[in-house]
Amino acid sequence: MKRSLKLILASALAVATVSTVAFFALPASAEAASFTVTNSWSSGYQGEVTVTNPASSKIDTWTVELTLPAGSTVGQSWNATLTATGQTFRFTPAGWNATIAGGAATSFGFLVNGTGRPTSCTVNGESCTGLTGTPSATATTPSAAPATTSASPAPSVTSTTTSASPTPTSAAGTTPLAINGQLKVCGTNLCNAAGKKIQLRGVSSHGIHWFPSCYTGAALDALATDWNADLFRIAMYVQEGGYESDPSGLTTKVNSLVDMADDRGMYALIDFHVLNPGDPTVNLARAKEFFAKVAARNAAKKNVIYEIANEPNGVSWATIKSYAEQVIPVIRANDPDGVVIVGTRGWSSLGVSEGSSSAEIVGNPVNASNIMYAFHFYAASHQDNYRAEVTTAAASLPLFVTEFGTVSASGDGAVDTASTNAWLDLLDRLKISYANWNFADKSEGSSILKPGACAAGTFSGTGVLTESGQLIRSRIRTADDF
Ligand code: IDC
Repeated sequence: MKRSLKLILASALAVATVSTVAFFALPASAEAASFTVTNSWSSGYQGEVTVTNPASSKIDTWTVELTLPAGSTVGQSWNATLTATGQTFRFTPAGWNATIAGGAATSFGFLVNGTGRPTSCTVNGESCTGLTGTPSATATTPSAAPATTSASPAPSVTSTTTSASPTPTSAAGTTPLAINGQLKVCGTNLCNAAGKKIQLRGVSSHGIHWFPSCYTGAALDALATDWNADLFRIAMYVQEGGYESDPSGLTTKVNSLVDMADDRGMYALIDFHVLNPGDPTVNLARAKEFFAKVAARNAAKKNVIYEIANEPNGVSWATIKSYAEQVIPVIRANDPDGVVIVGTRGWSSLGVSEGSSSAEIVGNPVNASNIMYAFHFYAASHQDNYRAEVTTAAASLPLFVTEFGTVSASGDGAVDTASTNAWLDLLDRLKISYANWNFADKSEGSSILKPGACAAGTFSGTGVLTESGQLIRSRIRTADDF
């Protein structure tokens, strides 16, 4: 049985268009190698291991051990449980991916602090055969990653991220909106008008009533042309001086931002930003009034997506579902084909932050079509167990990350680069769309812009960006797969 396993370790140095991939060669009898080019940066890298079972009978569990040189350590992993003894790092199944059917495979990922590549590896005690150097040229590009069958909910290595490429493209001069047109939900994905599964990548505003000077024509120009953003989320707070204080002014402001995004070929995500109170039904009458107006006004536009409740919290899924089933018909009556995104329990954590899970949604979905479910994360706060939940949920539910931060859930603190990259690699693989919190210049860790940038009026380039802004721009401006 041991001999029927094979293991490939892949890691990459993404430097310009040249990638160097270290991997363990397979036994001569093994099938073709499969690996994933993932990510690297000056102080570390991300690797992915695929354990393949080429035999016809299943295997019940697996253990992978990697030894790293002194100075390099595995900081975290996903889709596996990590333990360490000195420089030996042991990965065992996360639970659901222990069994590998005959002919199938499972993958897990990990982050290394330090640049040292593994010096040895074993899978179920059997040595992997030798660490080789640079593989053939065809093996260095993400598109060369061959198909691997997965018997588990682990993300397949076949849909490889293109985010390692630092080269922005403008899709031959056409915009995301011009290429994709009216979106629709197809199965568990977002699809374009032609039925192709797509991922939108962009940013969220902060509260539009607080930072008007951040949402000017110049700002949206920079997002469209310098960032190559596909999506602009319009966060309209309801409380805290938002919609409840100025319904007509904020409705007008939202519509004008929809137009500005439309003019630049970007999608606009209209976010009814409920937060406190966490029960969305408290704002039900306001939601119906607001969405009736914006849906009627923007019905003919193809760039509008509706997010009906930012972050329900402290309420049951049944309450959120009931709210959704009252607001969605109002939108449909005015704009029949707009995609609608429903917030989820526990601050749009699919329930995880309140001790639940996506199973409550899978078992009792919103009774409407052409809808998706929101998932939010803050990279420094939400890590492996949340990534595992998204991986599981994405097999059954159409997900849209309408908000995420690179920092802690407070919106402040240090950028967690490794966790952010792990998240975005996962979302890229699963083709889950995302918007980063937040495009504003408040003095807080999650801000994309440095304090004072909005008043100064320059939004392009990296000089105006915070650490978080630079990381997010570098991820968003890479080529889209439309
Ligand atoms: C935060 C802002 C912060 C503001 C606070 C209250 O970053 O400047 O003072 O809201 O309005 C969310 C919310 C989002 C939060 C963000 C960070 O959707 O409104 O923004 N966050 O705390 N959910 C999880 C984190």
